[in-house]
Amino acid sequence: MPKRVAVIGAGPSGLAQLRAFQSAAQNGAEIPEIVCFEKQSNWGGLWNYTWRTGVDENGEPVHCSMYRYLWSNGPKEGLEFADYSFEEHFGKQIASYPPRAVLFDYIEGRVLKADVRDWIRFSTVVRWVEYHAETGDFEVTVHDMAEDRVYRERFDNVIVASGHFSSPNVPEYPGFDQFNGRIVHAHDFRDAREFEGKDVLLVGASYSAEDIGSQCWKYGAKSITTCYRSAPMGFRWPDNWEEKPALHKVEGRTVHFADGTSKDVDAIILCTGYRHYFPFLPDDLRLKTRNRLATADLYKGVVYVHNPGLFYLGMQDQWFTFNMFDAQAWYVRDIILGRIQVPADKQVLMADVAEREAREEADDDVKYAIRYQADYVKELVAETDYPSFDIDGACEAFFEWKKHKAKDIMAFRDNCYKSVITGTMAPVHHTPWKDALDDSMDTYLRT
Ligand code: FAD
Ligand code: NA7
Repeated sequence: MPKRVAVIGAGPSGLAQLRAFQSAAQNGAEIPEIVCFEKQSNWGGLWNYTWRTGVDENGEPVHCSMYRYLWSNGPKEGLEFADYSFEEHFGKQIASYPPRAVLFDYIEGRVLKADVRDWIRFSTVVRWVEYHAETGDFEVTVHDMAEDRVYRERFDNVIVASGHFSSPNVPEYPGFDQFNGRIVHAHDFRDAREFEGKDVLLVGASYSAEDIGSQCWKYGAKSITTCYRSAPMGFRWPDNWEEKPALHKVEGRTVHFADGTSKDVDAIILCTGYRHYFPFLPDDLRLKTRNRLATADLYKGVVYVHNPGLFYLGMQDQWFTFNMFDAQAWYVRDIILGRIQVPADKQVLMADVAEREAREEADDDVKYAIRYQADYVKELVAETDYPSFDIDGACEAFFEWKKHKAKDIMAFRDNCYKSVITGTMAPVHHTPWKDALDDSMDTYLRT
């Protein structure tokens, strides 16, 4: 019997896995049967935008956390596929911070070319995974929503690529139940125009607070207030944006902060992050980790130390994204193909995790963190036939990005960087980000 491998999720990580196996097959290798289960009716993961919030057409939690008008929050030069450049896809070099639809098109282009769509069973939710020690394989129970049929299949390996920015972390503050306005988590934020002319409070001080606040500002919110639990974001904000310390309580429409100040607001957006959430995994297979660069319990960041037949992709906090998922997918593929050996001694696997954790914790400098993840990508790329690329060059793009954000948070997306895959410089976009209200692909790609 040929081996069978289940991939859970057809987002960028799961698709990287399909492309990794297809590329081995293209080069003459015998590959296992690959079955990818995807609960949405299309691929792309978070990049597959929907207007829906709450539950989807099947009554399942909506996966999408992305919103209209979302543009890449980092330079595309930091995430470019080494085996499929932006120039190959678009037939020309494009500007450095593409909107969501443009990146979706790019992600899709590579897997259309690889012709792996038939490997995916869409509208199929993974309900449960169980390991059978006596046979050494996994039983996967899924619900085919189109046919309304639940069935089970056996697999030699399972690769979890279900993402970790979908299940919201939703704190409650005193007075929320009495607030006379809308309280929404970033996961359910969709269209910034809803907040035009409004006073908006964003709780949190990371990417979602920064970007959703910027969206609301761009599309005409009256004022933006962000509040932080640990440290302010500290950018030079526009005049109608202020940063406050922690939210203390809410009374009617008035929000009170830890420094004793208060403000009347129309809406509260909780930008308080996400949780790793795997309702389809039992205790012995379920990853329990914080959102960090060195995830708990994953040897080489991908092999589950308590059961090395099970793999996780993309579970790290992310500076690098698509190219890191590729590095991981190629690495996992080569373990499954028997080209890379995982040490049999569990202590060795755990020591690898401990070493990664200690190295992450050694410094809290941002540049250190970017280099740390770059070193991880390098480490994996060196062990497979994934095309090597200038990872240090990608770090340089990230360092520049950081500087550009510090200089002008509302204009950093107007900068451009050099591709580390093709060596060409991105063109300056035809419209500054703050004025580009129409972010359709046609408009964006117009020269
Ligand atoms: P996901 O994209 O989350 O895909 C997981 C897939 O698994 C989904 O298709 C989901 O439907 C499926 N799935 C989940 N559970 C099941 C189940 N039980 N059964 C079957 N299928 C299931 N990265 C960047 O590089 N640039 C950006 O600008 C950027 N912006 C972001 C903005 C937001 C708001 C968020 C939340 C993230 C952003 N990211 C960005 C990071 C993002 O995590 C990655 O780009 C990427 O989407 C992660 O890919 P993934 O495949 O690991 O997970
Ligand atoms: P992050 O990066 O995990 O940040 C979560 C933020 O929420 C962070 O500032 C936290 O503060 C804050 N937080 C968490 N819980 C609370 C409570 N209870 N009260 C107040 N503040 C809280 O999530 P994001 O959504 O910003 O970004 C996730 C991804 O989406 C990212 O990769 C982007 O690409 C887009 P802390 O600093 O821990 O004190």
